[in-house]
Amino acid sequence: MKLIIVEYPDKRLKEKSKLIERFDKELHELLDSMYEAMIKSNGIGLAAIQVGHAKQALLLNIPDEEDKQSMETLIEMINPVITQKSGETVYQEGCLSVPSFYEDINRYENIIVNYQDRDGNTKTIEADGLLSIAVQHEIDHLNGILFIDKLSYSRRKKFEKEYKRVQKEKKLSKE
Ligand code: Y12
Ligand code: CO
Repeated sequence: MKLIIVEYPDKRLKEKSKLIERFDKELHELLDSMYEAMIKSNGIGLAAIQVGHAKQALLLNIPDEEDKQSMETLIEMINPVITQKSGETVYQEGCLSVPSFYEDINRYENIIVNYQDRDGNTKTIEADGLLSIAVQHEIDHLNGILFIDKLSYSRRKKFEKEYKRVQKEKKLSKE
């Protein structure tokens, strides 16, 4: 299944994703295709809604110390719920659905997440650092929230102006 990454301001990115109840071949095919789309675009995180599927599924693939990504470090989360959160951190985030833009976003430093794997087994993970930030960013996608929704009014205004300009330039360069 070839998937295309949905880009802001596509309205689908505002949708709330639905709980997954069937851990079947269809789900496995979606997760495999999401992995392909994420790696092809140099991403480290991707939620199903970013490929147009409003299902509570996300992928995380944080690079190792040598900045390499592999299937061994891939985390698939189905129906994730943050059960504990503490501390504060700031990180310059980017998103495959908002290409070419990076903004400082405040997040919790430490989180505990309950989720299911692709076969429906219940899991718990304790995350800090980049993994914690990425999980929070991706769970926001499941609730229809983008990192740019967290910007102050003035930063958001600046972003909108700049984004429109870059989109226009991209369109012109394709003509
Ligand atoms: C920390 C903060 C946010 C996340 C969420 C996952 N974000 C990404 O995976 C972003 C990927 C990304 C990739 C880009 O493409 C290249 O680098 C070639 C990119 O650049 C352009 O769009 C031009 C922007 C974002 C995880 C952890
Ligand atoms: Co994103």
